Amino acid sequence: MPEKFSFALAATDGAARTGTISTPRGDIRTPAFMPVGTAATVKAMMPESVAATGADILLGNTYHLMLRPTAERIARLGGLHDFMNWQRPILTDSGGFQVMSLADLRKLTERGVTFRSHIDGSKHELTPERSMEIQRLLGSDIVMAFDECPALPADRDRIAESMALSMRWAARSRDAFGDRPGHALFGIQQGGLERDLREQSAEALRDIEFDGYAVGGLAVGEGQEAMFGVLDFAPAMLPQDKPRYLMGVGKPDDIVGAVKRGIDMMDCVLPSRSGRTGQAWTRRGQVNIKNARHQDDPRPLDEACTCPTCRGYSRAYLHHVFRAGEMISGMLLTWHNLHYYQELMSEMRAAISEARFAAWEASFHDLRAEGDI
Ligand code: PRF
Ligand code: ZN
Repeated sequence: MPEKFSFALAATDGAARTGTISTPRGDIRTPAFMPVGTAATVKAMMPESVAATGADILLGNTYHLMLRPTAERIARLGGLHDFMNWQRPILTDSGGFQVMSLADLRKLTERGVTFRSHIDGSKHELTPERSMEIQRLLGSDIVMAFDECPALPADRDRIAESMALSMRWAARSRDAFGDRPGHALFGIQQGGLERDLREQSAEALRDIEFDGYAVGGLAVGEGQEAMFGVLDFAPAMLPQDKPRYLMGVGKPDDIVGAVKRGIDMMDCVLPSRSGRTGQAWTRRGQVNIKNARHQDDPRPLDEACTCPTCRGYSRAYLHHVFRAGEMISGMLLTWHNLHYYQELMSEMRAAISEARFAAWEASFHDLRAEGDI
């Protein structure tokens, strides 16, 4: 295993890229999809099952883990990898975004943000320095800078001010992170949908110098067309020799569109969360397993899928266990969804390395039907 964190591009096809991020905990094949393990678990999945779906890296959350069971406790127990029994790389988000969407009584200042826990109402503070400390205590391999992400729509002044604050926090994050061989720090571009603000943000981040760069502030209600509009210019503003991570995206067609525009990494709760609410994602579209029309259907979710769910279980069974509220329902659908997402990434990596991404993308769209299949 390498001592250091590095990124090597293997091939490009248009703006799309494929390559490998090397870390002391293993390689990450890009474009990569990171399943979300917010509370030190990918819900309904054993870590070895998550690995079996093809995931090289998981995402964890500063916000949730600082509140419960606390970063200090995880550090005493040997760090997040040992605590949750996942030895491959972990990327942790820095907490600000989750404070804004989940916490109560938030107060934002130049120094950071104070808030009350959504779990027990206890009072906490997150600053760039504290976020770096928490992510170090967790033992995160890829640490995210502490930023603020305004909800869209927001007026231009609000977005500009927030972006400038995030860039000052990015510099403080860099200073507080220090020099930690084998661990990476990623900066986060903000600036809403405005091209000039995105450029100012990218310039500030490039000056600070990070090991990778995230596009933040998207998938916050602007819609796919607007998001793709920003992705038509934002990735090119970031260094071409460093990984580019689109935060919190998305549906399969969002992911394909992002990869096409030069994104290397993504994360989303969608495959795991929708698995627990009876929603499956397949090559041919979405399956709502709650629907009564599945109750006598002996076919798997997807005839062509090689996951354990599709190999062993009918739609009729999946419908039954969902309706009966059995725990295996969430387990089977989550496994299938994560497997499908990883298949998608693997197909895109192959298509990019063989310079046939456009043809692959056309067949991806051709196969898909609207609505429940
Ligand atoms: N910043 C951080 N985490 C995030 C986002 C962001 O802008 C988003 C936006 N989609 C998701 N998660 N730190
Ligand atoms: Zn399957």
